[in-house]
Amino acid sequence: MTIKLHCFGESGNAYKAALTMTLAGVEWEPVFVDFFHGATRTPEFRALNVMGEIPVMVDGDLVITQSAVIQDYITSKTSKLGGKSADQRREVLRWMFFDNHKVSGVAGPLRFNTNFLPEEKRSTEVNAFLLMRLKSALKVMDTHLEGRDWLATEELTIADIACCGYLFYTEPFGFDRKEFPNVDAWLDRIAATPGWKHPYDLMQRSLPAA
Ligand SMILES: N[C@@H](CCC(=O)N[C@@H](CS)C(=O)NCC(=O)O)C(=O)O
Repeated sequence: MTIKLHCFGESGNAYKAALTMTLAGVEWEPVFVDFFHGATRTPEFRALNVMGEIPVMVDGDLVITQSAVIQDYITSKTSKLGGKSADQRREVLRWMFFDNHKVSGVAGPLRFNTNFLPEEKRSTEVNAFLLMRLKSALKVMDTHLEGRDWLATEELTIADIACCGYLFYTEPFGFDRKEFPNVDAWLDRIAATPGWKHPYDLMQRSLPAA
């Protein structure tokens, strides 16, 4: 049965799930959610996900939310992209938690505030704080990637896919790949993986391209 992913193109969190399924070779299809026009605020959507968040994955009767849990589900289903031993799996989880808290958990709101929030609601101070936090997390990744190809194991895993969730978007939010050469090279490696696609080639946008 084809897995359905409730998603929209601007969502780096949805991208993590979409790219994981794509690279694991799972049959899936997007269900477009018009996020910027209130589609996640409806009672119907809240019944699907009480957290009111994208992404939501539906596999038959099974509904899973939280991108990391969806990614984990796909590795269990396919035995791909999740690490080969218990030690590797813990290392994968370590970087996924780091991503959710310090990388995507900051890059997502920063990118939203910088590009999609109405201008009168934007706060220079808040965005400066978020950018400082993001750069410090990227510096951690850059240091860790010195002499390594991938974050958690000797192969691409869902940890890499989580941490890159927001880093292929070109809308400006203060992230400059050239400031982090090891991250830059790692993003090139991810993009060179057979089957890789940019978020906007996997999922429909909720807003027109600027
Ligand atoms: N930790 C969650 C974050 C999901 C998330 O924040 N999704 C955004 C779209 S990218 C959203 O739906 N936000 C709505 C809200 O925060 O109310 C995940 O990884 O799935």
